[in-house]
Amino acid sequence: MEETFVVESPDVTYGPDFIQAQYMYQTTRVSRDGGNIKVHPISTHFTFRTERRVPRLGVMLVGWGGNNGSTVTAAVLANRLHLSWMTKTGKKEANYYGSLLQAATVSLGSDDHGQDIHVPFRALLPMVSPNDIVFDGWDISSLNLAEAMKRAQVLEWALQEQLRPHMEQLRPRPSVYIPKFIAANQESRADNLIPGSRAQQLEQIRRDIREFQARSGVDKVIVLWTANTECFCDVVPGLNDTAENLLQAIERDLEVSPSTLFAVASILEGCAYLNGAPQNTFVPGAIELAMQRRVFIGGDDFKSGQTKIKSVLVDFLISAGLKTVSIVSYNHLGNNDGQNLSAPKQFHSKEVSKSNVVDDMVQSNPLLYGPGEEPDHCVVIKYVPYVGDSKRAMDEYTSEIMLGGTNTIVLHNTCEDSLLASPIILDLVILTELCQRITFCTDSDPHFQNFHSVLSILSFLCKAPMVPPGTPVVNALFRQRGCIENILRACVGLAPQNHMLLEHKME
Ligand code: NAI
Ligand code: DG6
Repeated sequence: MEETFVVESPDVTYGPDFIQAQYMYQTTRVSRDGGNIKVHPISTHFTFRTERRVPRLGVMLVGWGGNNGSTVTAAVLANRLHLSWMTKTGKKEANYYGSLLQAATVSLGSDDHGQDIHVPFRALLPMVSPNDIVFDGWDISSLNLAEAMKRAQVLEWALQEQLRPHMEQLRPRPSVYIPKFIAANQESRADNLIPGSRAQQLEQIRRDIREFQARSGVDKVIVLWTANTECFCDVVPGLNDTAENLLQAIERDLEVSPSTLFAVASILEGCAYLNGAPQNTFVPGAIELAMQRRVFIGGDDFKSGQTKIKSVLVDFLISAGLKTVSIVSYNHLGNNDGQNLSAPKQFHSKEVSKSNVVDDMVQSNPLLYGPGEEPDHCVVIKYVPYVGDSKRAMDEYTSEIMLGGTNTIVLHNTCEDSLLASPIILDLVILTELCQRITFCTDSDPHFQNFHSVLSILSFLCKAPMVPPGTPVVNALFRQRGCIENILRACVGLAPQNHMLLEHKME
């Protein structure tokens, strides 16, 4: 039985419907006056309100029959059914390792003996349990989920055998296929398609969402793209630069990428839409539409392995005062994602998303980097069928150290890509759903509001985090984690985690 906690404070009330917390947000505003920097501490009083009722959540995956789609569905079933299976190294049991919310903890503070008391991240606020998520989705490939799981070659056979009866009843809905957006090598998979014009396809996706919700009885639906990486689309004035133009473009059957079509359909249905791939699904018109309809959007591109390490390691190097001058990230993999990325345009989308992840760290240290100066950064991806989903990633980081020395760090990483991405999919949808139940107000603006439609709290989970226009992008992993932790702590009236431990530094 998992321990629960209550915050005993006059600032926190636990009502039947809401947890309400009074919270003083402390920050600073900085101004420059000639050669002087002036720093003004600012305190803003917030009231956070979190709806306590946890809804039944339905998640619709675009690319449901892919490696991630079949693996995340299998993972939830394996956990729900408490499955275990034998491997050559012994018995394994279903778990959610790799999920921030399910498998990581936060410290609530220390007890009378000075011991930190940790609780699971998921215990901070009422959240959907992954075991209760109902999956549905679309794929251009018609294989049922049991066959898709077999094709993916991710899970041990002994586990697949137990899952098969549960997975073979699950069939992806037909989807939108526009050949130019994904690699030509994907064509043979495309046997499960929605016919018609863009407008008719949009309507079909909207009908699918409504039909799924009605049939499954879920309270809300979140849609997540885990389909193939598309090439970037052109942002064209008059076509997709405003919400109105984008809707018109669909109506007139002009060029709109499948992923943008799914985003528009979800937004029009009032469903949050998350992008797990790197392409620019969120053209300005899609962002405007989400803002107009007050629907959450988030992305881009799951931050699973190599990039996660990069956003820790480079943050460490630069924040320790070492000047990172060269980053070379090579990887090879043999799954269908790797095959799709072997085409230059699709590789380019991934290259951009994997390359921009150290910008904030470089810009934070003008002692090391002059204006416009940045490390060399090279990203290579190769398709090697034999290794399947077991991606190999090799990284070389070179930094200048004192008095002309250099420090070169080389990493080699091997792991199943989809087993890293699946828990991230769960965190993305569960965190998004939670954010839909959080509102807040300030003294100067007493109307309760939601977070901005562009849900930047998801940055920890994304390689190229989307943020509201004009706001800073944070890539450093532990700053991103701190953002989630401290916002959830604020919702129960707890101060941000500051690691000062002053109580242990006194005589
Ligand atoms: P996958 O190739 O196994 O699965 C993609 C699925 O999407 C396939 O079943 C394909 O038939 C389907 N598909 C393609 N176009 C579609 C469309 N228009 N509508 C519906 N379905 C469509 O790839 P995997 O490994 O599952 O990865 C999925 C996505 O996640 C890729 O874009 C990948 O780059 C991205 N990603 C994966 C990470 C990982 O660690 N596995 C990490 C970061 C991003
Ligand atoms: C090859 O890089 C395939 C990609 O889809 C990656 O596996 C995926 O984007 C994960 O990348 P990273 O950098 O987070 O490990």
